[in-house]
Amino acid sequence: MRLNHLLPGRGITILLLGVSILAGGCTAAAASGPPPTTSAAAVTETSYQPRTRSFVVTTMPIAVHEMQASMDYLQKDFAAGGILDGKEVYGFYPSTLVVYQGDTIDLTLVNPQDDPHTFTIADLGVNVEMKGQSVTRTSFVAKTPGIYQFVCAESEHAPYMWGELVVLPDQVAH
Ligand SMILES: [Cu+2]
Repeated sequence: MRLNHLLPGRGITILLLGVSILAGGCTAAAASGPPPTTSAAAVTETSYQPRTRSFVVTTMPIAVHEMQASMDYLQKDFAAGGILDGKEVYGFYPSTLVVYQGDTIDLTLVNPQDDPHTFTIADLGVNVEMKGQSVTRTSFVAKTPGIYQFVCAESEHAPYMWGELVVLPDQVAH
């Protein structure tokens, strides 16, 4: 009602469009008619075309040994018994990657530091070595929806260096 008031004459058009979309959806569902066990695959084919999504992910120093010269409080942190004893804090930038199920993730991994890192997603079998001062590319397909943690597997950088890959179900894709 309020929409009609704001947009005189357009309410019916919008209503008809809605009915048309609903009718189309019903027709498509009736035509494909897959059994429940394969309906997810059918939806993938008909409602969303997976694409390649490219990301540049750069490793960033946050609290590392080299910073002690300019931030003297870090000397206490890195000293024996300090809260960063035996550790350094690095991050991935960006630290959250979002794709749809079925997408190919094309990653360019940039490591400007001289420390080596890895880009590791244990649940997906991804483990990319990032040598010091290097650029590495990799790609893989996000087959299953979920939230996957990626980490640097260097023990000196755990548990600080991590991020998340969010794989959305393709049913919600537009
Ligand atoms: Cu690392």
